[in-house]
Amino acid sequence: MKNTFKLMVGLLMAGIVMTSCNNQNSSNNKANGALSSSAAEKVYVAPGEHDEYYAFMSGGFSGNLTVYGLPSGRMFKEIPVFSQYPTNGYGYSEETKPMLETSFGFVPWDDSHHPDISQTNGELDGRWIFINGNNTPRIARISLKTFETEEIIEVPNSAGNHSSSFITENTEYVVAGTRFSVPVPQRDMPINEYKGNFKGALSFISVDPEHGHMDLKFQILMPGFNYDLSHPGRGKSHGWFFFTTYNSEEASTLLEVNASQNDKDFIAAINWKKIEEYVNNGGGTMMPTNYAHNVYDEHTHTATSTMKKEVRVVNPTDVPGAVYLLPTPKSPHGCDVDPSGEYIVGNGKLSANLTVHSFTKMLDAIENEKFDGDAYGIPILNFDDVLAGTVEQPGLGPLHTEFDDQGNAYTTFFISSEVVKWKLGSWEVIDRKPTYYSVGHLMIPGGNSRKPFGKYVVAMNKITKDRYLPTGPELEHSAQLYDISGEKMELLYDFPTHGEPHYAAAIPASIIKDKTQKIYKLAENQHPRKALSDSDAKIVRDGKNVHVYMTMIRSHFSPDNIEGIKVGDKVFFHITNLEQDFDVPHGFAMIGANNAELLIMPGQTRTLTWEPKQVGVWPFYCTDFCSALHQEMQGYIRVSPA
Ligand code: CUK
Ligand code: CUA
Repeated sequence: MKNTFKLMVGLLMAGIVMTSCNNQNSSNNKANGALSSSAAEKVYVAPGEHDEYYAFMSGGFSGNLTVYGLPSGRMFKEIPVFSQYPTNGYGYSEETKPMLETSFGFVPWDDSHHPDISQTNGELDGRWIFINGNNTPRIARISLKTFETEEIIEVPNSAGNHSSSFITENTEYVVAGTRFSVPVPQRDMPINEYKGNFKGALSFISVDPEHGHMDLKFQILMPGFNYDLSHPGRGKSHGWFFFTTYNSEEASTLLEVNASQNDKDFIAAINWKKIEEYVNNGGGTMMPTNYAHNVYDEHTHTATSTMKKEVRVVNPTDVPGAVYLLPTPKSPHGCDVDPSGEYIVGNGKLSANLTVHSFTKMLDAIENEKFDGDAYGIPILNFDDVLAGTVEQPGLGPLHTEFDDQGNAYTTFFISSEVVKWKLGSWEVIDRKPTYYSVGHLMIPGGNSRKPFGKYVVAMNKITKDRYLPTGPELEHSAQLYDISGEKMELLYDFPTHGEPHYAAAIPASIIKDKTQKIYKLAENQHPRKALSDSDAKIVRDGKNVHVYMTMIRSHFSPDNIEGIKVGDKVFFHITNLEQDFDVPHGFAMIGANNAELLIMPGQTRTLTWEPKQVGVWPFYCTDFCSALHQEMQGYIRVSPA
């Protein structure tokens, strides 16, 4: 076992990837060639037919969220979240720029990792989807009615927001953790004084059940480990949240020797209900800090950014019985709770076995106060006291586990590049299938809830290589769809994903498709600079600022000839799309405007700012082919000397 461990460390460090050639993959392997016609039938969605599931894939370094259909693998949409998006002007228009404000200023990019769909009673309710920004710690809430980002909250005292954005079973909280512990509060200090001085903030952000508004309710200031994935308890363990940690040595430099010195790191078990009660009774202290809270108003179609000035922090040792550490071998990454809430799977990246903890045994050990020491005052439970079982030697480099509706678990193995199906309770391996190549996360529709839908698993692979026609040095990442309705998994299909999908979430289309918004009603438009008819169209000068109140409808702009503008002015085009038909946006582009275009939905108002630099007569036009007279949808602006 020691040798296996060394081998894995070596492979991880060398970045070597073993593909399907290892002898554990004994099952039939025709995935490199043609698949059976039944596989083709299973993914074929005839023209005009609809897919059965929406799948939301994180966009990784694109900072966004992409929407796919399953089983077809067709991409429907990219929803801009943390990144400016020229396609529709998100992050460029005056209405959406505030969404990307942070305490560091305007940050029009991030690295998005883990989407999670809102739940009621542990079941997907299809109201919102949350996703984290990993780099400049943020959490976003996206409406599944409009498929627009409605809210972004920054997470202070954190760096590398990797534990989020997982939610509790009634969407009471969306949770964040810090991959990098940092000085809290941030200050100038020697890096090698990390140990004992750096803190790991775990953040609990409450979600208003009616409108979804987020509020950073409290942060728990944990020891300076690295906090990785997290998952909520559910069912019997509702009220708890579990976080994997690594670097329990609290080393400031993570060369493998350093970080994996300890045989076991921890899963931190947090009784958030207990801490919530403590906080509701005035517990914790308010710490000064800055973080942005950006909210998009659906009536004005406008975002506002507010800078918050303090956060409530809780020292875990002040709340006895709220925080415990469960020893878990070898740098656990994924932390996955099964649908019943009994089993907590720790996927030790460098461990030969998969460790599964028992929630019931954990409570027993706590009740009997059977502790194995403490870390900074936080009780450590005894490994054997909380162990439910071990999956022996299932593969190399386990990362993440997801669950079906039949009591099975599916774990990804990065190094041996496979998905392994095993049984909860008996811990027996049932099946394994290779992935192409080196899988990270996997996703089963509803697999992160009390009621998984089963049917499919999607593997999200880190390496694409020969799966598609070469496109220069970089290929899009590859997802693979498996049918899991039988005893054995069947690989059905490959499809490319955009950016690097870390996690994904899928939901039956039937839950949301009839609730999606088709148009914005003009009568409900409360934008302060809307123009609801051609007679509202006007040009208003206010010093150097010129406000153009403009309308657009097939197939003209009003006004379409604008004069009286001077070099040095700042022109604000406030444009209202008067259409009231589904899927008739108009675009707006102004020559020389360096802030992209606008794509304006029916009934919506958007503002583009333009600072004319050159004298002349300059055209603008609609960028979205909207009718036979699309090319007639144009206008001119006359710019005179200052
Ligand atoms: S992950 Cu973020 S490093 Cu395993 Cu969720 Cu890919
Ligand atoms: Cu409006 Cu093209």
